[in-house]
Amino acid sequence: MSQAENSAATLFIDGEWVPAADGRTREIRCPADGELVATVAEGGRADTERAIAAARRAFDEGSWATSSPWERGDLLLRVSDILVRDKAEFARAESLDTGKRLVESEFDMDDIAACFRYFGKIAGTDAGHLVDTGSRDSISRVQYEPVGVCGMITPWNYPLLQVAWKVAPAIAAGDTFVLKPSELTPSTAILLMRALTEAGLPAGVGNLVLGTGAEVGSVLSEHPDIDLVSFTGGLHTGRKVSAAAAATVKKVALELGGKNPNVVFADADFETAVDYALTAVFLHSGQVCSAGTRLIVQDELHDALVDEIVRRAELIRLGGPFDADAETGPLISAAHLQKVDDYVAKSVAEGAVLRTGGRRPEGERYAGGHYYLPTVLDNVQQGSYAVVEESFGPVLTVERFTDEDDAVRIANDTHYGLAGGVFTGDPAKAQRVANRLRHGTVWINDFHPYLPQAEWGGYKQSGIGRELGRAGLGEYQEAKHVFQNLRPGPQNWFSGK
Ligand code: TXE
Repeated sequence: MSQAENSAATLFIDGEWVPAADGRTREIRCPADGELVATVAEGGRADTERAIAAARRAFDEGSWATSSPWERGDLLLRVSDILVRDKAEFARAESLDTGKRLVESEFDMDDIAACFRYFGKIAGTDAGHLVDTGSRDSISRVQYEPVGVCGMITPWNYPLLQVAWKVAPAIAAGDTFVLKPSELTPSTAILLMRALTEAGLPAGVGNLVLGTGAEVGSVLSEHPDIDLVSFTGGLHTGRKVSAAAAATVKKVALELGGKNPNVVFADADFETAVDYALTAVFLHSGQVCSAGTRLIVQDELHDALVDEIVRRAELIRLGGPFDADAETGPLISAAHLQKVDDYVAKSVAEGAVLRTGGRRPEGERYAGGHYYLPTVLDNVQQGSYAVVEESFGPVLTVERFTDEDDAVRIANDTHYGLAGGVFTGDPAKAQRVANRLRHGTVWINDFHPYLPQAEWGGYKQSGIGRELGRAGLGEYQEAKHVFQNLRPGPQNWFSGK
């Protein structure tokens, strides 16, 4: 059955578009206004098991795992070209599912095409190496081989980018996979499977099962025929995935978000620090795993910096994907909006000072969407709920420090360790602090840039394994990415007007 014949035939299993075995469907609604975007298949255990069987067969019996890495690389380059060609269609679908501004989805599409191109180019460039045995009568070599069948579970905040970071390296390596995107944002995963087919991915190698974590994700996490489960999402779900995977000692890759510190020293360029503090936390309304949600500011700068951040935060314009003047969008769902609001209420009850926000915006324009005002909570204490828990919303908390040691101690006082920023006019201090932060990526006088060729992953409970880049000494080393902006200045993502 073609997808056109049945709009709910949106599972892709063994090279065929099919509806869910039990015929269930789900409505996808735009978070900006509640409009119906699509009706897709809602898969369950039976669909997932069929998809796993197809991926297993394609790996064990097909020619994929032993195909030439150059061919797989070429396929990825073709996918990249298709993504460039169909950028407008992909970006629109991503914005309708997530509610994010179209321009942000367009940026994401550029990153996604670049990701496929990057892995297309490195496929086959590292065949392993010879090891000197010390004898002419023996040879010894290390070679890289695919892991096998991968279960991939992805979230809703950057739907296709998160998928790309898993699918592209898996194809480069010669793995087969079953992908389960977030049930809230499936549209671009469907488009990607079409692009993979057009680019020549053999049947069974890539499979798509839509549905919930409880029904589909749990099967991918526990099924004995899955060799690696790669998950990006919340810490609590990540723990469940990890526990389910333990029964069959699967390889596990986890990216679980963070409570990312943004350390601002008194000697930082003021305008730059204000501007990046806003972008760090309010980009995509805080629904970013590496969002700079913890502003950690040196005592003497505190009042001026926080006053200016509050002033600018109140100028940020909210709106839907196609509102020309919008600077950021809604939260993903009513449930998530409630979670963010509860987080703020609980933080205030614990003593945080609400400087701005802390509620939904007023007005007809926002009535149908899940909007929440940019929020600043001052005077939060180490160890408090506000500092320990992720809100994943547009909420900045403010802590203060006295000196360099104090800043590092506070910034590292979290069970997460994904990313962090340091703002200072002293380059040596910047490097010292970056070296001491227990976070996987550290930006100096910048926030958010990532590079496909650099490592991405979390220390501590932010994750297991690294995405992008190339792992160093395997499990026994962390690989920190330190990025320094050598010409810092405001980028004015939020116009301040
Ligand atoms: O994510 P979930 P939710 C954080 C953020 C957010 C919190 C919860 O703090 O508030 O997580 O968000 C699938 N077995 N991040 O509930 O549940 C689910 O269907 C297997 C950080 O929306 O982690 C989806 O595909 N899979 C984050 C994926 O897990 C399960 C991005 C992520 O959903 C499952 C998003 C189960 N038992 C949220 N339950 C980041 N690191 O960027 C759910 N899923």
